Amino acid sequence: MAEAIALAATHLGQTGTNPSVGCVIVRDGEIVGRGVTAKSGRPHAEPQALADAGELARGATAYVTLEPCSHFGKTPPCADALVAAGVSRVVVAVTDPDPRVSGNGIRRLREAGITVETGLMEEAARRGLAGYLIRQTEGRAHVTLKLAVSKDGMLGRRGEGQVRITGPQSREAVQHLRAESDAILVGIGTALADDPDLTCRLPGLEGRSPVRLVLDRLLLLPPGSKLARTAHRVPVIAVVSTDTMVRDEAWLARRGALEQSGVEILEAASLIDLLQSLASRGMSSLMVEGGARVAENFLAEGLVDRIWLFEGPDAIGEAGVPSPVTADHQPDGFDLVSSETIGEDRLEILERKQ
Ligand code: AOF
Ligand code: ZN
Repeated sequence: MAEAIALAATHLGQTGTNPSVGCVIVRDGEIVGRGVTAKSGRPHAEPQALADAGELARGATAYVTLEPCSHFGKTPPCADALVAAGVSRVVVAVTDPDPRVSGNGIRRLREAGITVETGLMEEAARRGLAGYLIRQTEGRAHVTLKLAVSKDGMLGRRGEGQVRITGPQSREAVQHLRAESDAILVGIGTALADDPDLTCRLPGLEGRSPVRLVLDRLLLLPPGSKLARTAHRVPVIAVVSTDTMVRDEAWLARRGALEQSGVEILEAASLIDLLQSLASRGMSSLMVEGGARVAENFLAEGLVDRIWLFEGPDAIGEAGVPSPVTADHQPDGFDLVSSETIGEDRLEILERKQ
């Protein structure tokens, strides 16, 4: 199952609305077939692992991170493919909340005489499926809050643009996290101060940039900003609040100019409404990158599922902008799930308690 989970991780963020699932076929203690949900979502993992195993699948055990599907969707049911291949045992990590599947896949396998076990390495498998599971069960996108804090718990220095807090290895890890996310969000303050482009620039990840969102009720994003200038290449959405009162002529003119550059304007009544809109467009995972106010708002509304907290080696001191989360001040309701050294920095990952 660990191998199946590792396989699933290789396509995380690249399978569209479909979860990235891993499948491994084992015979006499040896792996004879491997499959992962194809980029764009189909074919599913199981038929690929079965094809890889060929005749060796007969009498073998299949390890799958998600319950095999039982519905005729864009491809035939994976449960049927496992039955037809003569697999004798299927081990599933997580049952599928998709109402078309939800227990039916397992039932179908059992009815065909296959031994089915569930729950093996469930926690680890759930981590990779987190976006998909939240979208299916709560109808909203999953939120990862990424924070980079100085030794003294600051996010940056007031009035200054981007301040280097973490080293190159941490920044590389952030690029990978972006590549796994469907969308990325900053507040207009960060967009104006840093003029970020929020894309993935690492070799091999260039085509995997998430949709870029700016919380910008007054539409202050300049059409000349990096975000607006690149909106035709990687989508940019300016999020305005439904109750924005200031819709004067100047506001309408700014909206027109942004739309001209290819920026989409999206109305949302609240943060949860925004997360639901993302989910209804098939986006399962949102990475929130700053700044402090935006992070505080997501935390205050209980909409953060996971926190990636990077801590750099230097202090910022005077005029620092305090982070709502630091190594010494972790919010209630979260568990620390890992803590590692990355170059000169520390990365702590916290997850919302189940
Ligand atoms: C599997 N193996 O590798 C994946 C599964 O649109 P469709 O027809 O591809 O169906 C999408 C659903 O298939 C999705 O909601 C989830 O229930 C399941 N994904 N199932 O057996 C896989 N990716
Ligand atoms: Zn399937």
